[in-house]
Amino acid sequence: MSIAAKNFERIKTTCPRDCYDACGIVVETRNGRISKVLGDPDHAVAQGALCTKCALAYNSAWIDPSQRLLTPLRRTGAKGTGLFERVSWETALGEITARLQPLVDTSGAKTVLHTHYTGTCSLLAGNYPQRFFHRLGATEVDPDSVCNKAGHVALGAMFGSSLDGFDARTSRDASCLVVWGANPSTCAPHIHKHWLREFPGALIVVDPIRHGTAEIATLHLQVRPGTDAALAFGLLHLLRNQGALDRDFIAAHVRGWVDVEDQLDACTPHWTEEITGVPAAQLEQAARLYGKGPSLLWMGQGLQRQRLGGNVMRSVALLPVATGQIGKPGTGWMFMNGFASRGLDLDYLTAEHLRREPAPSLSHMDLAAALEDPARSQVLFCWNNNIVASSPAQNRLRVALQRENLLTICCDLFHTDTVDYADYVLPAASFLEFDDLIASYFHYTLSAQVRTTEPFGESLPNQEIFRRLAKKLKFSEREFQDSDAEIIARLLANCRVPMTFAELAARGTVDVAPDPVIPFAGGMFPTESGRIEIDASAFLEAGLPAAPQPFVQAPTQNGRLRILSPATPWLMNSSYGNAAPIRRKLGAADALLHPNELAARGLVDGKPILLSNDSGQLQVIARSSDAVPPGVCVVYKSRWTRLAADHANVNVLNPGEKSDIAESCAVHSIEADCIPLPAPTSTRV
Ligand SMILES: Nc1nc2c(c(=O)[nH]1)N[C@H]1C(S)=C(S)[C@@H](COP(=O)(O)OP(=O)(O)OC[C@H]3O[C@@H](n4cnc5c(=O)[nH]c(N)nc54)[C@H](O)[C@@H]3O)O[C@H]1N2
Ligand SMILES: Nc1nc2c(c(=O)[nH]1)N[C@H]1C(S)=C(S)[C@@H](COP(=O)(O)OP(=O)(O)OC[C@H]3O[C@@H](n4cnc5c(=O)[nH]c(N)nc54)[C@H](O)[C@@H]3O)O[C@H]1N2
Ligand code: SF4
Ligand SMILES: [Mo]
Repeated sequence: MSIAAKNFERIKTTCPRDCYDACGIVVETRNGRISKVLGDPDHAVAQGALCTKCALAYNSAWIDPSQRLLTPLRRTGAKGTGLFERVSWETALGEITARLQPLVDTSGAKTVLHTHYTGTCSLLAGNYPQRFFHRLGATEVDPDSVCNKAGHVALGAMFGSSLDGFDARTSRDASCLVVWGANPSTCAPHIHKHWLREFPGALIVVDPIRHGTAEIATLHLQVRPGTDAALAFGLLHLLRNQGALDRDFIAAHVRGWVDVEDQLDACTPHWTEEITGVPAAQLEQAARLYGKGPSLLWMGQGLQRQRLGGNVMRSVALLPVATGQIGKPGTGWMFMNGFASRGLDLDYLTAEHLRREPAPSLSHMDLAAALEDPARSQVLFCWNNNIVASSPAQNRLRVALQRENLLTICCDLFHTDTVDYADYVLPAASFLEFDDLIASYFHYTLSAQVRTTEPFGESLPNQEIFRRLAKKLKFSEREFQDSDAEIIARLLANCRVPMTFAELAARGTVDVAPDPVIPFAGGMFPTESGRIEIDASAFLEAGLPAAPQPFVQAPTQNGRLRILSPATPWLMNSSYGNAAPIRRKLGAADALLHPNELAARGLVDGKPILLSNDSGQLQVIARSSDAVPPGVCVVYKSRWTRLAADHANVNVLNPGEKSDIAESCAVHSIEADCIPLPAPTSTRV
């Protein structure tokens, strides 16, 4: 064997992005350096291929030292200008501590805010830093409030858990699958390509956009945005007429049904069609397919990002409740599947017990306001999160982040939009550079993330960064002494498939149970009453009616467009927005409008338009698409603002409106005016 061949390795690992797929990866290294990142041919989901965005990003920016943050940085320019000098870890952590401690002593730890989210979803790097913030007593900016909190709270109140969805393997027992307000063709590309295409029964998609999964569906109900509750009630009306309600199940396992039933008479197919735009004949067909069963229901995260998102989730979730399609093979709903079902102890990982008082928490909808106010915020830590690109009220947030007396520390792999505003930048190692664990939120599996090379430059995994900061602050608890290997070993020893990390790494991914997991089997619901609580006290406490209602969001007024900003196939939230091959794929920032909408407004395909509302304005190129309905404008989420000509993305139009429950984001309820712009001239005057 030649020396070169000897130094060639293929290492199995797993993609830790916020993605349903959790693909297996094979990394090829030469002399300890990564030469290629590929899909694992042995992995059941990946089947040998990464999605295109990861294939491009992992083989460019992620392994390119010139793109990565390699050392800690200290600000040298004005806030927001992104000018820094390199400093040592000792200097950065020493200075942060020296400034942090007096602020905590005088203003209280609650004025230390920390935002974190989906940068990496591996267990340690995604969760361990919370040990530090729990011990400090900092205020957590509730991560789910910018994504899926309304859904979690609504399903959690009704069923006792939002995290115990159907097991994908039970699809073989199902005759119908409804994908409601999710877009697997973009957000779960391998699940779309394999699992969905191989689904043996009828596929119904409910979405305002005719996306890739809607294209392959048996039936696409192109619902008007914000009218899902009416659609759900219209379907319940038909299911009742068709004799598909399971009265025995309702009597034995459901509380609060009568208030739903009382509303059904009015929700005729004609009424439902008028409100939702879905033809009555399609409603009939959908009710027959779902009612025949066994049927699965996938409720998307996009679905609940609306003004009445809590009511929408409560209403849509009535389908399996009313038809008793729950707790049996081939039935149930799925929002996202949690760690507990795998026996993974998240409280241990985040050291919940280190909190001294009930956790202060803040919605992302209130983040800009909190950062404007020195009484509420003295320090901001932003890790695993690019708030300038991802959070609402972009203009207000930018101004607030320029506050001189806000000590801002960012921890990231790259010089992002938010890093521009940091006083100190701490360089994080990527998932390719340390061991960790990954639990898919779709499949009931557990996977190894395996170190394939040295951390780039002086970068460190998140957990090591916060371990070092804890030491500087003289936190002496044992929770800051244990090593990654010890934490991983303990998590694995107590999980549903106990094994060592080496055993898991050799296999890549394992199922946590040999047969499909059937949540709520035997009609056991972990609610107070042991039943499904349509009228849970959480709803009443939130000021909502005892039962969900066929309410809809009012149509837009004065010619305003409804702006939907779902995921693009080319980005993972804002991640990859800096990778050159991805930027080429993304092209100029654009907006999709129905051809009739373009014509009615005198807009031209390929020409610039201005979208504006009270929150801000955004310049984009108009694109004609009959996949979106009239009245709707699709501007994909999460482009990097620092690379945009107008330094903005769609969140500049996002006022940060809260949904009806859980202070969660109503980002799909944004409205904006739209006017044509003169084409940019190539010569400057
Ligand atoms: N308009 C609009 N806005 C939205 C949404 C929408 O639908 N519309 N969706 C929302 C949703 S669903 C979500 S989840 C949020 C997500 O928002 P974010 O959490 O901001 O998601 P990302 O941009 O992927 O990741 C944040 C950062 O983590 C960094 N990162 C990656 N790996 C690591 C690591 O190991 N360590 C550290 N320290 N950093 C790392 C990445 O480089 C990136 O800059 O955005 C929300 N924003
Ligand atoms: N490529 C890629 N994949 C991703 C992400 C990414 O940014 N890029 N983000 C990841 C994250 S953080 C998340 S949370 C998941 C999200 O996963 P999904 O929930 O599947 O995706 P979204 O794009 O947020 O929204 C899904 C759909 O909601 C629809 N929608 C909007 N308003 C309404 C409405 O009123 N009614 C109905 N019925 N539908 C509506 C949109 O048209 C969109 O097609 O995806 C993850 N996967
Ligand atoms: S982002 Fe999703 S689809 Fe792409 S490689 Fe990672 S897990 Fe697979
Ligand atoms: Mo998300």
